[in-house]
Amino acid sequence: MKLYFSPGACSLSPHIVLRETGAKFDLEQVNNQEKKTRSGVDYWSVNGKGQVPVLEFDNGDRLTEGPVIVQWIADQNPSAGLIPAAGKPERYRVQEWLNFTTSELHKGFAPIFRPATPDAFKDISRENLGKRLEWVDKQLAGKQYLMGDHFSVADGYLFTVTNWAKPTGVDLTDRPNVLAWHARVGARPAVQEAMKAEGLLK
Ligand SMILES: N[C@@H](CCC(=O)N[C@@H](CS)C(=O)NCC(=O)O)C(=O)O
Repeated sequence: MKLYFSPGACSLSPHIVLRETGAKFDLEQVNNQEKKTRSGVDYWSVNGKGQVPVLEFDNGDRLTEGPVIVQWIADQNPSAGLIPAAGKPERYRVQEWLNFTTSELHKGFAPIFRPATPDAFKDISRENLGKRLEWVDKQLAGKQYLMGDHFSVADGYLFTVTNWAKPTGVDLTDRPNVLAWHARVGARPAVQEAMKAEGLLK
């Protein structure tokens, strides 16, 4: 398997999950501006959407869309306990978090990173994200992880996305539960390894 990633981008989420499962995989870095992989391949030929993450299987098939990739990885490695089995009520809670993270948070941060986005739009995005994260903060009260005591793929994705709060100026100082949870997830050995491999930590 090969994961196409860009340092610190949303591809960190499946990267964390791969390391949490102990799966064997290769990494291929993508320059998202030039749409070239480090080995010189035109990235449009890998993913016609031009986005990371992509998980490439040994038979050449490719899977895109981070929230789907993490479920696939977790389902192949049930003993890692990163996702409840399909059909169990808790599975849909994890999917509820993945969907919330992708639609309400991930895509809310994206325009703030783009230099061409007007400042007024960036401010509205920060305000919207602030409200969503206030709600997340309430959900995390008294919990170790989003699903309670156990880390799940939803934590890896939300961690990845909330890493963007600092560089985009989204204020988390009044979100103590989010900050404590973020530190807890960030201290996990697999998360540290993934961040080191992407050059985000020394
Ligand atoms: N719906 C996709 C979105 C992926 C996405 O937004 N990737 C960003 C990095 S976080 C990207 O590659 N952006 C480059 C571009 O759109 O040109 C998913 O959830 O996997």
